[in-house]
Amino acid sequence: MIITRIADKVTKGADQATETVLILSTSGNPSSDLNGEERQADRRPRATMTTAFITGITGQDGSYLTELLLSKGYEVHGLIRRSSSETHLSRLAHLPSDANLYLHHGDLGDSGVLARLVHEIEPDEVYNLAAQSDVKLSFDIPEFTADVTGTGTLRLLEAVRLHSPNARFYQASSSEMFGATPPPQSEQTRFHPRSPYAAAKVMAHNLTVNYREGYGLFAASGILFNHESPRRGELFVTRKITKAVARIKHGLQDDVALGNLDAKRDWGFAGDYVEAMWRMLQHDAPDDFVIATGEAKSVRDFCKAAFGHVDLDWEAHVRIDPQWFRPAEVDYLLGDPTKAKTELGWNPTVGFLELVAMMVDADLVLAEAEAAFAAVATNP
Ligand code: NAP
Ligand code: F7E
Repeated sequence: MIITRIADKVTKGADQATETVLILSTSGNPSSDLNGEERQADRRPRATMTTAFITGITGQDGSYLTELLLSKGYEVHGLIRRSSSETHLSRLAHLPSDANLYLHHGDLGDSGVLARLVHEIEPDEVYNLAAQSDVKLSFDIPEFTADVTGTGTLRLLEAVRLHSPNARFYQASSSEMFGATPPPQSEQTRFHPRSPYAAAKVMAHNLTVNYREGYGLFAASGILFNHESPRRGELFVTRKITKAVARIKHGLQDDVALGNLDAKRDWGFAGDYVEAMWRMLQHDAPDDFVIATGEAKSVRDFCKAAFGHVDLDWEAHVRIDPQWFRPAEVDYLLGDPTKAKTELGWNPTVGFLELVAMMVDADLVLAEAEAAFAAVATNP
């Protein structure tokens, strides 16, 4: 399977503005792809199709949300960053070549592009999922994190306010905003951010509320607790563990270095959480919702479950390395999702052990392929 990107100049609208439309194809035959103008002509009338604009479409949540919206008949537009490699599109590579999906180059740091895209796409729904989302890294690159995760949200809100004020806006807020405040955490819990990332998310969250109250935008904020999947970035602790478990099982590594094993998180499945995002934008009124399972486990518990899934003793393979500790830790996050359950009818469908098994099993498939490749490489 290959990814083909076809860049075409497409003339749109009365102002004759041009934009580069990138079409993602998973076809093995690039010549079978339609060019940009054909894709434009192919569109169904706007009245019959809801249009969404997603920032962060290449991330874990962006890929699941894209699948969900395409399955509901949406036309989906995504913001992607320029990259020197194609691998950053890998979470979208399985989508069919005729998917109603349009990718546009841009960046949350570039307000002009955001304004132009919101103006041209005229989205019914905007999902702001883009962020520098690595909490530990945010201590190393705090200004960049604040600019993208915090000010980037302001840039997008301004673009929506000025160019598409009737669009419904979703902000990806985070349980990290609660930080040091003891559990359980709900919509009423005060924020006490413990990292530059969390502080930037508080800013973005407050701006979302402010644009709702000040300008009457339909701006909703999902305060999502940790959610994971086989598509989770490999430096987040769950995926780091499940990838290590699979590689240890296949003899590709011996151990894994972790930091604080006592931290507790309320871990759910990303596929369930994007459903909650969509429900928030279908609700009668814009609001803030905590999305969580209501069950917390420690990093140690996750290790036990993941290694136990393949009959390995976690204590024989996990070592502690101080480099993975953070300047300020978030000890205990446990969400109270009562409001989302009551008002949105949302419920998580994947429990903790099922999630761990799903992730380990997916990484076992990758490790098996890696081991087979290594065997061929050493014995050509
Ligand atoms: P992720 O996998 O790290 O994806 C982040 C996305 O943001 C990627 O598509 C990335 O693009 C994009 N991005 C980063 N910097 C950008 C920039 N300057 N301009 C445009 N795009 C940029 O994150 P996720 O787990 O899917 O989470 C989605 C959102 O929910 C994030 O805002 C995150 O902070 C928030 N959140 C996540 C969780 C969770 O547990 N997963 C919980 C609460 C809130 P590249 O692919 O090019 O890097
Ligand atoms: O850490 C501890 C670490 O990096 C979880 C992001 O999606 O969820 C995520 O942020 C816990 C922390 O996620 C390692 O100290 C121990 O206590 O998987 P994480 P996070 O920091 O909770 C929130 C909701 C977001 O919004 C964020 O965008 O695990 N931990 N040892 C470790 N963490 C990592 N990454 N690596 C370790 O080796």
